[in-house]
Order: sequence, then C-alpha cells, then structure tokens
Amino acid sequence: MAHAWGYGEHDGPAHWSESFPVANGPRQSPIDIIPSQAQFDPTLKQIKLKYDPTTAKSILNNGHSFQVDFADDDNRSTLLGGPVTGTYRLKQFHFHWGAADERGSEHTVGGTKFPCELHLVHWNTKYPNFGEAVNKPDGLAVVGVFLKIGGANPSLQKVLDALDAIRSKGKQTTLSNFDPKTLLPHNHHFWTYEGSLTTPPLYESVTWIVLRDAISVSPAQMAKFRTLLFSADGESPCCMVDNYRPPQPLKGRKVRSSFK
Ligand code: E5Z
Ligand code: ZN
Repeated sequence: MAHAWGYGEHDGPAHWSESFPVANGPRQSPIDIIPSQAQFDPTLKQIKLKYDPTTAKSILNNGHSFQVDFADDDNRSTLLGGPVTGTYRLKQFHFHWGAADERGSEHTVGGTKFPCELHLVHWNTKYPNFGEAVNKPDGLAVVGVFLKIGGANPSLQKVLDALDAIRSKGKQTTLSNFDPKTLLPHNHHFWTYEGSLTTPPLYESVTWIVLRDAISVSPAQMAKFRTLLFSADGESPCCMVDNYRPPQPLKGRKVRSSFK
C-alpha cells in the first residue's frame, strides 16, 4: 500500500499497518465495549455540549465518508465536562456505515454491531488549532453515537437531503444553520476510554465518549447513505459502504461508564 488507503480488500483496515505502524499501537480504536467490564466512575461529570447552528458551514464527500464541517475560529460550538478537562471545539461530524443494516458501526457493545455510527469530532483549545491538536494524546474528544433501525429521523433527513449534491469524492456543498445537538439522544450516559482516530493516520489522540443510547434511522434513510460513492467523477463508480474499522485489542485499557 502506498499512501492511499480505503476499505477494500487491498487497501482496507488489514493493510493500514503497512503505512501506519501505529495501527498496532497500545490505544487503538474502535473497541468492543463490554458493559459488564466497564467501571462506573462517579467522578465523571455530565458532558456539556453547546452548539451554535450558525457554525455549520459545509458538507463534503472526502472519499471515505461524508463530513459536515463547522467554523472553529471561536468557542460558539464546544464540548466540556465528561472525562475531559478544558474546552474542546467542534470541528466536524461524520458517519460510518455498512452495506446492509446488520453491520456498519465501529464500536460494538458486547459484540453487537449497529447499522451506523456518528462521530462528532472536537479539538482541545489548549492547542492553537485542529492541525496542532490532532496528534497530541489529549488533542481530540470524539462523541460516538450509535444509530439503530426504527422510525425516520427528521433531523438526520436535513443532512441526507444534501447527499445528492456530493455523490462523488471531492464534492462539497453548503450546509448552513444545522444544530448537531438535534442528532443526539435525550440521555447522555456514556462510556469513555483513551483511543485513536479510526482512520489513517490513526493518531492515538482521542478521548472517546461513546453514548449508551442510540438514535433512530429508518431503512430508507440507511439506503440513502449507500448512494454515496468512494470514487471521484471519471473513475469507476464504487458505492461508499462498509467504511468502518473493526474493533481493536483493548491492551489493558480501562473503559469507564458515567452510569451504573
Ligand atoms: N473516525 S474518527 O472520528 O476517529 C476520525 C476523526 C478525525 C479524523 C479521522 C478520524 C481526521 N483525519 C485527518 C487527520 C489529519 O481528522 O488531519 N491529518 C493530517 C496530518 C497532520 C499533524 C496534520 N499531522 N498535523
Ligand atoms: Zn469516525
């Protein structure tokens, strides 16, 4: 594998360590969260999410997923509390999903997979910008939210309606006035552990905050995710599906929970 990575047979997660040796490091993500082995930590604070809908800027097909990008030049959209100290600023959110509803999440819970997982990516404002934070041990805090099959999710639909405009790799369009808080479940109980980016460069820089409760997505909405393409215009069309990394070894790490 050169520098291009993906989710295929020849460039997928099993090959990433050839170019990114940290793939076999001590704090890789995702993991299988085994609830009975997580330790309730009464010192964990509530997570405080303050999102300003006017910070939503654009939506991009980056060839691995699609991401909604936010203005991060001030503290209008932030994460505080939970397991972290200080202020983390929202940079982007994106999803991982499967070719079928039986799989697609990165984290699993007691071996159970979900059809999709949302990641809200925040960076620690003790660093000057995202690029400086991304490879620091306390640089990022990512909130993970599972999606489960159920009723159509009206908040998600606004994002999905933009996908027709960014079907292929490299395409981008505006997405304004979107409040990511509307994508979260009402209850913010979470598991937390020290991990990594789940895609190359796999930096071991992420404090993971994985919410216990899932949000709903309809089968038709899941089908809309799968209309995106990994490929750019002019390349052979290749549906963006199964863009998840499987669970990685825990290697002695502790998973803590905010709830009993
Ligand atoms: N799936 S995830 O939530 O774990 C996740 C979140 C963010 C990224 C990847 C996965 C991400 N990737 C790009 C990394 C990057 O942001 O910007 N690398 C650039 C090289 C670099 C130091 C810049 N190195 N500074
Ligand atoms: Zn992700």
